Amino acid sequence: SDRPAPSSCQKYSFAGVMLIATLAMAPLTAWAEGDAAHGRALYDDHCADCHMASRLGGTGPALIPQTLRRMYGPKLDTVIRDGRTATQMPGFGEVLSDGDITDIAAYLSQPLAETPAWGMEEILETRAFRDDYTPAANPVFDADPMNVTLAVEIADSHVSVLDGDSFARLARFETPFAVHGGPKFSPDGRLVYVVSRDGWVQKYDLWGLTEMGRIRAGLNARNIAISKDGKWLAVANYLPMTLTILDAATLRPERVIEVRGRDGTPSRVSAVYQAPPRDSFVLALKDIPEVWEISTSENPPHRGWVHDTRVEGPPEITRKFPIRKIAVEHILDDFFFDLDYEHLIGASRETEKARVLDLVIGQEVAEIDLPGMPHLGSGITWDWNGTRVMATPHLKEGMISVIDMTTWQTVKRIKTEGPGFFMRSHANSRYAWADVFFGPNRDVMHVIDKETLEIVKTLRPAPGKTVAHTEFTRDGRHALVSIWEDDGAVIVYDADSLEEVTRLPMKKPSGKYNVWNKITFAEGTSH
Ligand code: DHE
Repeated sequence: SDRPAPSSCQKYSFAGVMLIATLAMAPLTAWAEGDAAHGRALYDDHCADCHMASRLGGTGPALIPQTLRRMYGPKLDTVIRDGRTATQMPGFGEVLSDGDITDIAAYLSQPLAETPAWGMEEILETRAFRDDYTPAANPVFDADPMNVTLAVEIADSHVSVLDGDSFARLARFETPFAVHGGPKFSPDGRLVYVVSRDGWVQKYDLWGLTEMGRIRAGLNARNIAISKDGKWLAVANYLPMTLTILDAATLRPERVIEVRGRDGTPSRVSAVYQAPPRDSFVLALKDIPEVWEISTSENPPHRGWVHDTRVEGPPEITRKFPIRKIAVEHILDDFFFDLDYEHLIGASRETEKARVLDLVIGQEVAEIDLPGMPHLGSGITWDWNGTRVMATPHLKEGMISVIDMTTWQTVKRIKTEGPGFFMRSHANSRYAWADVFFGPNRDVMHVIDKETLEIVKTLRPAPGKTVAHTEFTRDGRHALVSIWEDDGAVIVYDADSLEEVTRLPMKKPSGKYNVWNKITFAEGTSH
């Protein structure tokens, strides 16, 4: 196995235990009725061995609303009753009555009575790392290492490592349960970091095709970012309300920043992004009208930046990672950045508008009319008609908004066959790809001409099956699209003729990530 030796923290281990591999479910309200107190007693008897009495996860994933309500699929009571094939989750239908199962589901739908401490010590305890392992000096494969493309397969928690030229599978490694968001590559593209919704961060040597280790940086995490120099990883957490900074080399925790607004209100961190030209992390905050920037520079700025007063030690420690707290009018989550990271576009769920924040001056400078819950995180930009435009799908409306980034006016709303999730393009391609993710037409992928802003082709490669998320190869000649099903596939298209080249069987492939496109922050990809 290419996994590191288990440590004493095996109880939270990555062990290949895919317990409740798809503890996916309908919205909480659908299963919240029931006697939660009775459910708790049953939970302690039947579930706590694997998921822990704390519900924070052991060999099985965490069973807390923060995690459960973000996952879709079969209802929780169905999973408890029938179990999950291809996982270690057994069915309890023979042992428990339907009423018992409803009671357990009711208990699991309740938030934890107290937020458990998850600071430096607790995080460090979970660290399982091959300290004696040196990343490979050269790739152990012949493929172009800069064109390697990862496909995250969420049905059985694996990542396929693909040769971006031949599409051969170089490796397939196991990940923690429920990976979400894009894996982040080291600036040289040799290492990759993956994060799961349960807060596990995994480090993998792409040239050596070997896992280096894991650590649980949060109890419920959103995503990760890597600093410009590749030294630091930032993990955005919902539970607890912190940003964890890890040393990327060793995965040891370096700092746990408690997130509180200027008036003391605690906040979840919706997401963290790297802003390369600014040498900083930018944080989207779920509960307070502030945007935070955390400097990762060796010579951090001073004026207007504050230090985490809980950190003690010499100045080289206390002055590290200064924070700039920018007040905004409304809570903004889900960010998009222009290519030089001067402007941040944030969605305000209260107003159905997006706000444009100038990061240099630290002020909001414009408002964009964006109803229908835009998914700015997967927006992309390109040059059009002598200006630069950005395009974003909407989670609640079947349209793509195209916005002029000079005037911040909408230049076109492209009608699609349903609400979409992801968009992608490439500088060498004349097309932008946009999926339909919700509704009866979620088997559709639209191809949009970036010049005419018209849909030129609507692909339906697997009728009735969800088709989503596109990634390009390094040269932009091929587009990889997911058939987002347990027994799904990645379809490789010729990005020019739009003809299918090959189909690679995969277990619910979600995102794909090309090393070169990611480390160069290429136009057309997510950041
Ligand atoms: Fe995601 C990226 C937020 C639900 C699959 N998603 C992101 C990012 C954010 C985000 C902020 C960018 C982070 C990054 O890549 O570093 N996602 C949210 C939500 O707020 C939302 C709507 C609900 C939630 O609370 O989580 C949500 N996301 C989902 C899903 O249900 C998806 C479809 C399935 C899943 O795996 O959970 C999903 N999100 C993804 C993927 C990416 C992503 C595959 C990376 C896309 C990329 O190309 O970079």
